[in-house]
Amino acid sequence: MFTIPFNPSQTFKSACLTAVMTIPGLVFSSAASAHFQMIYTPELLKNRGGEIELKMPFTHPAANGHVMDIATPEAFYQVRKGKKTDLLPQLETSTWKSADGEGVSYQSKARLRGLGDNIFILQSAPYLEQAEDIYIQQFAKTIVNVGSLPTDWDSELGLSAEIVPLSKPYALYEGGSFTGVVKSAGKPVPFAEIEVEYVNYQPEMKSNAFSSQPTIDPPADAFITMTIKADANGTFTFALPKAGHWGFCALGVGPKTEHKGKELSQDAVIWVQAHPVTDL
Ligand SMILES: [Cu+2]
Repeated sequence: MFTIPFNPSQTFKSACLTAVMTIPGLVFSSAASAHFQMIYTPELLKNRGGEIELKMPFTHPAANGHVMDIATPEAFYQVRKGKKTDLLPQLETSTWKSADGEGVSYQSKARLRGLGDNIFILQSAPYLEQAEDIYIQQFAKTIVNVGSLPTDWDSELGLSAEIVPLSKPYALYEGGSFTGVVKSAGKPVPFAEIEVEYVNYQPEMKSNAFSSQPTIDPPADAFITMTIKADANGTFTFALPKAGHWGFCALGVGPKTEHKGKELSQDAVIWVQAHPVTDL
């Protein structure tokens, strides 16, 4: 009898499908997880400081996918010149729209004072992914630089789950590469599984929505959520083929593996921006 090899751990995820392969009698997701906590602002490298706006939906950015209704983050703060500023009190609850519908999102204004790096960290509240029956908690990091002066970008913050950049996430060329180390409470995670997504639908700051038109045409489902592995030292490199924002999510790397009697995946997320190479 003809049988199709099927991995039983690849469970059906109805709520969060990014791509579905159909074989007669069998439907399963080709995406492992593909959830990304965003901390988005259009420009990660600014000429001068001032106020910026951050949009923070928990979504599937490469697919204009589901926006998950997630509870208030456990922590949200800014690190500048080693000093931490709590931004949780000024966090606003809003919504975010995608092709899949609308969900709860968070947003905040933040002030960039003087030159240097500003690291923004959002530690999400565990989210119950019903289709997988697991909790997901993400430690997301976005670094916004002012004036090209490097200060804090390579700092390790000792998060439960963290991607420590070895390349400046805001000073990358289209076609260049990004390198980072996946860490679990300060320790490298050998062969960590990392999902990579391109923000293919431009976030619209005024309407709190993804644009309806994609920027690129992924040649196959495998390019929507790309999966790579870190090496034996927890380090990974990814070449960025297109200008724009890219997210990296190391799955289940944090030390806590259980929440309210269910499996917990503590993921590390980092956002980077590739800039176009322009001729004179
Ligand atoms: Cu989802």
